[in-house]
Amino acid sequence: MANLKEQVVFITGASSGIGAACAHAFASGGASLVLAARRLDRLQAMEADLLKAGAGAVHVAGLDVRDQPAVQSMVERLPERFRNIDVLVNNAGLSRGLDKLHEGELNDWEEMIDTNVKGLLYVDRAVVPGMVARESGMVIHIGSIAGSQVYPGGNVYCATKHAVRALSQGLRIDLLGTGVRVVSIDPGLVDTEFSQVRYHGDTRKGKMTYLGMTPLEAEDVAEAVLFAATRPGRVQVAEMLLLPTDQAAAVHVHRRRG
Ligand code: NDP
Ligand code: 8X3
Repeated sequence: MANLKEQVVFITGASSGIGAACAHAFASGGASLVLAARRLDRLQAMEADLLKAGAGAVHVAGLDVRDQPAVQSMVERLPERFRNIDVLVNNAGLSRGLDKLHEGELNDWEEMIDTNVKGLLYVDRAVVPGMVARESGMVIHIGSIAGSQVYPGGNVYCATKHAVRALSQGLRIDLLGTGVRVVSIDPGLVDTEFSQVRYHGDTRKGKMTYLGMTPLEAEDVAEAVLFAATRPGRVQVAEMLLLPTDQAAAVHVHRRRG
């Protein structure tokens, strides 16, 4: 098992949900953390807890992954001790709306495509060359069941996650022989701020997503990420679909009544 104490782990979208849970999981293993998200105040508020949990060191950065020059410059200007990134958890992402495609909001489409596809690419492009030069590293994309299945109103979000799946597969081929591994962790329903964001802050609608069923918790996904990140160098967890017991497919969810 890889020793996380010697590793630098860069997590995008670390201010909430799966990204924040990954930060805590890697901190417990003693890794040094680079955490990015737009809400810098939240990252700063996490810092002391992460150090207490065992993180070797923590560097936080306010970053919008849609801003390519900002992504590049953040990675290039990392303090010396964080510069050699061993594990990238490329997690920042969101859904907006569940409109039928022919009734969709263009702003929602732009935001999802710019964040989930272009933002993920900008981060990979900034980080992976260093891994290739060092002949080691791991890129972990947080995909989704929406990367292999579609559901009503999921159109553009599902398209972005299908793109993430293609990018994971393509990157794995491009990196063959470099020693850099590519992992896709693909969850089903996870109880985070994701559904609130999908409904533009409507918490009541957001909670309805999980009505009568038990979703995954962010920590469940973080454990899968940690598992992938700690395999021996010969092992590449290419894809992992992680579902709640109450979910069999994107649209097949068991809900209890009453
Ligand atoms: P949350 O809304 O809880 O977290 C999303 C994170 O992404 C936040 O930290 C947010 O930080 C960050 N983020 C969003 N946009 C940007 C941006 N432009 N630049 C930088 N950071 C950004 O949702 P989850 O934890 O659930 O989502 C994490 C990932 O998991 C996403 O890629 C999502 O698609 C995927 N996923 C989620 C599932 C679920 O059911 N919850 C299931 C399958 C996959 P901030 O707002 O501070 O910038
Ligand atoms: C998030 C899971 O089913 O809402 O990717 O698309 S789902």
